[in-house]
Amino acid sequence: MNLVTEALLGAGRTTPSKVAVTTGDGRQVTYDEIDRLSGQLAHVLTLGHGVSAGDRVAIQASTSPEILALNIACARVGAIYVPLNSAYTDREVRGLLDDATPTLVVREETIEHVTPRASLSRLIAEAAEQSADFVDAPCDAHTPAAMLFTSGTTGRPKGAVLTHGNLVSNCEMLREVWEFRPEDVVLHVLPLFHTHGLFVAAYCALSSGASLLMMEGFDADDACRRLAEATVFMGVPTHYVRLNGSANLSREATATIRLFLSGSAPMRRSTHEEFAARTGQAIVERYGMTETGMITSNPIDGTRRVGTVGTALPGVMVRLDDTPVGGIEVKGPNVFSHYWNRPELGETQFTGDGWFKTGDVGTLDDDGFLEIVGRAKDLIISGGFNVYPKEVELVLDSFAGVAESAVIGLADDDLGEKVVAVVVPAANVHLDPQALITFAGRELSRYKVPRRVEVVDELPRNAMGKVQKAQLRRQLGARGPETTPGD
Ligand code: MCA
Ligand code: AMP
Repeated sequence: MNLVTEALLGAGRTTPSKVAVTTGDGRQVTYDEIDRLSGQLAHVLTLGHGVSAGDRVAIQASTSPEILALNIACARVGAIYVPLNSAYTDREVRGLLDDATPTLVVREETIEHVTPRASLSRLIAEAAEQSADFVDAPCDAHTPAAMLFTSGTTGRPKGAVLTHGNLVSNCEMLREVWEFRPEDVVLHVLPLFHTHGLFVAAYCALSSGASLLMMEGFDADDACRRLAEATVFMGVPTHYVRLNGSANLSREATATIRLFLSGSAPMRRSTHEEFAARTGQAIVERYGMTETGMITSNPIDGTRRVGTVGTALPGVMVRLDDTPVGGIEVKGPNVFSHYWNRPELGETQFTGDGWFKTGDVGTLDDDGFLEIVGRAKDLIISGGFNVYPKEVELVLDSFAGVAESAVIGLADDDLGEKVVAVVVPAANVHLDPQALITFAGRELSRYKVPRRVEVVDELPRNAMGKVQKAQLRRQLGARGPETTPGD
């Protein structure tokens, strides 16, 4: 038994010649081709690169159907798949790899101090020499299948280890509540290195024997045209803001779509309303987290309640803690196993009775609909990507002449929130905001780089000495000069 392999290849084996993935430029890959390539790659991993069960395989690559085959190959071997955001800088990648200690790093370019490595294209070339028949390693619900890095309040990334049981149970719940069927075609515009794009969009489609129309990157006008070839669309709120901004969005353009899903960040009511007015379709909002996969979803028929993220998925339990703010806690087969190399986090992130503390705060109504009203954790979500202020502050503080810094998220029409830094110079130092932005751009992924830097004499603090970020957000909320990371 190998849970992920059976879930992802099972349906396709009944329709091997069916197209599993069509790329934006029209290349078609059948279920049989994905199946065979995954078997060949499993041989390449084990024979050619010494990967065995429990080993980590890290990958940083651009979107392609072959990534799905590599992900399945890792599951077949019993290895732990570690996808890395393609925006990560070499410095960020090195830090994560030092922690993950992968047996194999799959990456296009070489990177100092990182071995052994191979590009995805080289692995595929090697696969051509191998048999497609591979005897899958036995993997039950408790076997680790993937590790995804998320940051934290300390600024130090932590790897969330997800098991075969986590991934497959979540996928089964979603297929049930979203009524996936083989006829579905998912217009896939999400990156394949996060839960949303990989374990939600791609896994739901493959395990249903449906098809993916896989785009690299997102262009709203193009997406509006491609919607006619699809039945399901999944995106983050920024995708919907940009679709609303396209002249091509209309009832006709969306007529074939039975389900528009949104998650990863809060969606504004105005975005829902504008989209409904333009298309006649209601977006289904759902809620999830890297550590838990999907937690809740609005129903796809019946009442979709705008402003809520719906009710707990089948088998998942959601409750609020007894603090005045209402911290959201989760339990179920979807909740990850542990943080890699960080046993101490088990105590702080889980309650005594085994519920995972999400760090989000919300309210639950009598029908079980969850409304997310804020976050207890210091986190900015920019265009669906998480930015942990502490990580950015540590980089800014390392710049000569910076005494201290505070990084906050300010409302942004396109990204939901944008990253803004407030810095205090050391005595008698003149700080150039642009120099700080350029410096941060070398150290950090582009999406983490502050779009604006304000130099101030001091940061507001409370009696305990804690920086008052809410006050900073209020002070800077009024529009000021903008600088993009590339300027
Ligand atoms: C790109 N840039 C960004 C972002 N994306 N800056 C801030 N925040 C971002 N999210 C930078 C680019 O590097 C570039 O900078 C500049 O902005 C302009 O890029 P643009 O072409 O406008 O952006 P894009 O490439 O079109 O990307 C926008 C995007 C993308 C399509 C919305 O950010 C995206 O794919 N977001 C989805 C993220 C996602 O899948 N999240 C799920 C994780 P420069 O010019 O300086 O290079 S959360 C999850 O999985 C949980 C479990 C859940 O609940 O789903
Ligand atoms: P990540 O750690 O990247 O998986 O991001 C998970 C976080 O995204 C959650 O803890 C929430 O704060 C946020 N999130 C996900 N979906 C939603 C949603 N529908 N509404 C509001 N916030 C969301």
